[in-house]
Amino acid sequence: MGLTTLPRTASVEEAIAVMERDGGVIIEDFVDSATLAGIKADLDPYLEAGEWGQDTFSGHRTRRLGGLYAKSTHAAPLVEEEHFLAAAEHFLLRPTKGFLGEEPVELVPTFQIGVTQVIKIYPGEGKQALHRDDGVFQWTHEPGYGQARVQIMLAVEDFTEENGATNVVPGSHLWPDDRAPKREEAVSAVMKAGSALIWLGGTYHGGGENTAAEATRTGITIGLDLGYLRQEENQYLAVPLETAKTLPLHVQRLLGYSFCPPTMGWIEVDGVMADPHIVLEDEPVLVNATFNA
Ligand SMILES: O=C(O)CCC(=O)C(=O)O
Ligand SMILES: [Fe+2]
Repeated sequence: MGLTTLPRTASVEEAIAVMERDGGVIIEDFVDSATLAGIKADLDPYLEAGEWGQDTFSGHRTRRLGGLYAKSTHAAPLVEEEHFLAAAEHFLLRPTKGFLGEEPVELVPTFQIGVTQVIKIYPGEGKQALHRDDGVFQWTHEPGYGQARVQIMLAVEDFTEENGATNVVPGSHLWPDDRAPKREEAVSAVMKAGSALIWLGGTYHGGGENTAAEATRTGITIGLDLGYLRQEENQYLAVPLETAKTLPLHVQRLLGYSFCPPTMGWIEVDGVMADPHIVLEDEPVLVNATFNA
């Protein structure tokens, strides 16, 4: 079974249904060509000056960059695309129930950007070991446990079988922790530049082998993760505060200048446990980030 590719016009329900079944889906034309060209122009100088990976997992013929929102002013639309956001809402915003005293309380988490990475695979790179990206959270996959991450791999260049398109094991998001992925179970996320694979943190995948003579394979991955988990890539350090101040509000919020109910992420301002977005504001508005807010 291969991966399903849907046009950008497909409904979010259809995309989510495919993801429920396969653990991933490809959305064509995820970004428009002007956005893609802008991102590419922003990143190319960094990639040209970039270093090779220092270990097999990172890839000795692969270059990686982090801090996407510090390096590109064109990346905001990546976290606006409706299928991506709807999938994050669907898989991550699962309410939990508890009590405050005898009062029943239902809490819904948020999601945040937990990682941004540009990955350029050059000819000669081998296959990356298949893995689950939610392994960074030491996540478990027992029935009912849910997902910690919904992520994209945006094709900045065409992804082909030859140049190292991401290998994905369809359906593996449903596997228990003790089932190992096999190479022959993986399929390639072949897609045109501008399309994106949306997949779950629990889905086994890995970078493909680049057997092409010359073609490189550049992709951008962004993880939307549960708002109460630690960010894999530290966005507060990766994006200077002065740069964060210039970003659109929804990107600021996703980078962690927000709080996850009930109180996750507060900073103290005037004795109040406050929403940390205040540090970006010229005219600070104090918003309480506590249980009773
Ligand atoms: O480059 C790719 O296609 C996937 C890379 C990946 O999964 C990773 O580095 O975690
Ligand atoms: Fe990965």
